[in-house]
Amino acid sequence: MNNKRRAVPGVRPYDGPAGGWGALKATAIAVRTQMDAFNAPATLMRTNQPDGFDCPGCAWPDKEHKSTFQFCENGAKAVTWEATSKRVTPEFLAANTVTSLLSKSDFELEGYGRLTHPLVYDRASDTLRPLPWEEAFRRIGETLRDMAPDEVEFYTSGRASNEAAWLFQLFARELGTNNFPDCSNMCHESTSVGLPQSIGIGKGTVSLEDFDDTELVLSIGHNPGTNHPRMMGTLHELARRGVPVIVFNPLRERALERFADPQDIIEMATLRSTNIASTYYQVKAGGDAAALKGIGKALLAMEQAQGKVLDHPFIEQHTQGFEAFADDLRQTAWHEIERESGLTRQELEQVAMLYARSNATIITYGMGITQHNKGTSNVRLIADLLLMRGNIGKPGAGICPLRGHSNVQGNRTVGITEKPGAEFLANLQRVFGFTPPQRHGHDAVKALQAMIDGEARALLCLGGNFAVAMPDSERAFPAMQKLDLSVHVGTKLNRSHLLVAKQTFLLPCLGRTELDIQESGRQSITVEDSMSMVHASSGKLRPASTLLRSEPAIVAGMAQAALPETRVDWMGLVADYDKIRDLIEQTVPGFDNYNARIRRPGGFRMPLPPTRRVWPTPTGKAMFSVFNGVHENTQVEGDDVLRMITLRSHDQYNTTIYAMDDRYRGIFGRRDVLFMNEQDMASLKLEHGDRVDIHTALPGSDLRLEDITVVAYTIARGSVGAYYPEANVLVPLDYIDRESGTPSYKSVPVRVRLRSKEILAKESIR
Ligand SMILES: Nc1nc2c(c(=O)[nH]1)N[C@H]1C(S)=C(S)[C@@H](COP(=O)(O)OP(=O)(O)OC[C@H]3O[C@@H](n4cnc5c(=O)[nH]c(N)nc54)[C@H](O)[C@@H]3O)O[C@H]1N2
Ligand SMILES: Nc1nc2c(c(=O)[nH]1)N[C@H]1C(S)=C(S)[C@@H](COP(=O)(O)OP(=O)(O)OC[C@H]3O[C@@H](n4cnc5c(=O)[nH]c(N)nc54)[C@H](O)[C@@H]3O)O[C@H]1N2
Ligand SMILES: [Mo]
Repeated sequence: MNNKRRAVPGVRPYDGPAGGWGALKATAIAVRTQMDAFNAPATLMRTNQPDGFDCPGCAWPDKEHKSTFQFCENGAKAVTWEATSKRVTPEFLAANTVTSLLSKSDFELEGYGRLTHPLVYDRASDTLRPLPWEEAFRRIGETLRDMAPDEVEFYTSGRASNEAAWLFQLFARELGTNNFPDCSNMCHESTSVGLPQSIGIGKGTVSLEDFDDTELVLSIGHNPGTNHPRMMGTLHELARRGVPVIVFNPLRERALERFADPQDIIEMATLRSTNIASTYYQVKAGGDAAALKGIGKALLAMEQAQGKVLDHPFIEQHTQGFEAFADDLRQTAWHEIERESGLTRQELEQVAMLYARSNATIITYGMGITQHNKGTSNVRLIADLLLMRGNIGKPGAGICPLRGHSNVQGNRTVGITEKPGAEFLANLQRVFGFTPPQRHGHDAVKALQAMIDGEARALLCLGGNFAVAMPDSERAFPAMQKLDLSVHVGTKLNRSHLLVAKQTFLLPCLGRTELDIQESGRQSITVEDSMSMVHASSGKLRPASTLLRSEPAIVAGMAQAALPETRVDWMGLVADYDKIRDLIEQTVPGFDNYNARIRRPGGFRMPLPPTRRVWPTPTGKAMFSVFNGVHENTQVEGDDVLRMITLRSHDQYNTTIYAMDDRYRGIFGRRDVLFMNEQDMASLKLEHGDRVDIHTALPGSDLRLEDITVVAYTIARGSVGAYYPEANVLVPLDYIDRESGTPSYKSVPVRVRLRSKEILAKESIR
């Protein structure tokens, strides 16, 4: 970095490794600011233990869920954030109008602490007021009964348990709609749509054990040091064993460069760290498809020159479409690949060489792949590259999407989908005797569009922060306020709660860490991790308030009130969650002996036929695809057009901002920054620390974000980075992957302009 650069407040390059003592210190701070220190150690020790609760932080699995305590800074933040001793009391809400609360930052809103009472919005006083649970249910039920079922949107955020999510879908379907916007629609929908076409199932194929046998990992478009911290233990082990980890990421993420494992006593004592990436390729944002095609093309050339590169028996026996795929690669020109990926032919040939040498390869990927206009095609290209060498369905190999929320995958498994299969609907009909709706419903983007158009009248949210997580805040926020009814099941106050509709209810629920007692005794819930392992989770902490109810109880309460002629014994199910699981077993394939199997330590794995080389596609084969051209996104002409990535900081969980720092990227106490490549800055005559406005550069768009500070950063040329959710104002609602509906949060064409005041100031200095 340039030493002569001017000092910018809150920007200090971070030179250390990720992890290490800094991570322990950050954990201690999280505990101190959120929890009674008395409770904290015991609570953290229970995370991901056989008899404890599942970490609400991420969906990375644990070795059989019976390992000794795995330290994880961001897991600790997620746990302490929920187990905080701070409370949002009725007195606080009486003293602060909703309008005044809306002027607070997302960080401040959640920082007030846990919700304690069911609340209703009172327009006369502009405040949220407590009301009895039964009255809340009655009023919600009455309002819903006055609406057409398809005017209601059922939103799920992926932290909900299998039990709560399954009840939620049952409620919606008995009411008569398949409107299931969910957080997965903003996240891995490209995976859920792409992988079934390729391998017959929308889930990853690797297990944690596969990492023990792998010879090569390609890590594309994810930032595990922050978002899947427990994966760092696995990557650290791989690096120590000398397994190459090749990273593709426009930004140099510190944890992928160097990591000191807080579990490693020697590393901690000697202040040493381990290099994680064997090679770090700073691909351009949206350049992965080109890079993947380049690697595939190089493999084909090697096959022609020397043979034994492709797995011919596998391709013959298990796949279809190879010829069209290979023809397209041959026809894609190297200069296009190089220009679009920002990587050289030699670099991609080098990757192909290592890939050809490895007997077992895993490709891991995250939002850097899924959140583009052609996210689904991107996912399929990853599968293609693996299929070329038979890397699916053998030990040490496979595809590994890094899921988001800790149970987002489970939610999908148990029926949270706007396009349910005929078999599932038939099962519901057989078991309950009502006719579920067959019409497809709304995903997240369609739901918001229906709200904007006035076609949707109610939004019921099982967790999450819908309006803030979605694109185009300037249209999303008012759309919430146009609704007749919004209901939020949540733990902490957020902006979506406060964008009140004609009627708004906030229903406070138990978190993962808390004891859930029902009529039959202490309950467990179940979740499915990124590797399709299903296991039980049960909290032990005293609930944040005696009035809290569990998510299943709240969903059942609403359902019973909204469905006077219901065929479901809602209260009987809430009394004993085993009964909910029995019904899941009867309606969703793969849950045989559900209750027995979750009582075994480690739980069980959902069926993954591709791991046995069985491909549940229409042809019964794994399918190669063709990615047309090299562009993942709409191309906007102009030398000054940059591609904006929206990112998570180290101190945030989606829209939840734990603190204002992003330690590894050297940002402290602020989030109003734009990471830029120094050469791009020079060509746009911008300096480190300049204040700029960002304009969306898509034709017809006038979206902008004002007063952001430029920070010189090691990021690929032509790519810039800004924080999510602040930068969501710049993402148009229809800028999506058409196949999956996933917003393209990682590739918004933007122009960056110096603020006029700054221009004046500079001129006066001259
Ligand atoms: N602590 C914490 N944990 C979390 C979350 C959190 O917010 N905080 N969120 C959870 C959720 S819901 C999810 S979905 C996951 C998200 O986990 P990630 O997938 O890691 O999500 P992002 O932070 O959005 O980071 C994407 C990474 O991709 C890179 N990238 C951006 N664009 C491109 C591109 O075009 N190509 C390539 N190759 N790379 C690119 C960015 O530089 C960044 O390093 O994490 C989950 N876990
Ligand atoms: N620009 C941009 N936008 C993005 C992304 C991006 O990368 N860039 N990422 C997208 C992705 S991957 C995702 S998954 C979405 C996330 O979208 P959401 O899942 O909707 O958002 P979260 O911020 O995870 O939700 C936080 C809220 O959940 C509630 N909550 C927390 N714990 C619990 C609980 O145990 N039960 C209940 N009922 N509620 C609880 C709290 O009230 C909290 O305020 O955002 C998407 N938006
Ligand atoms: Mo996500």
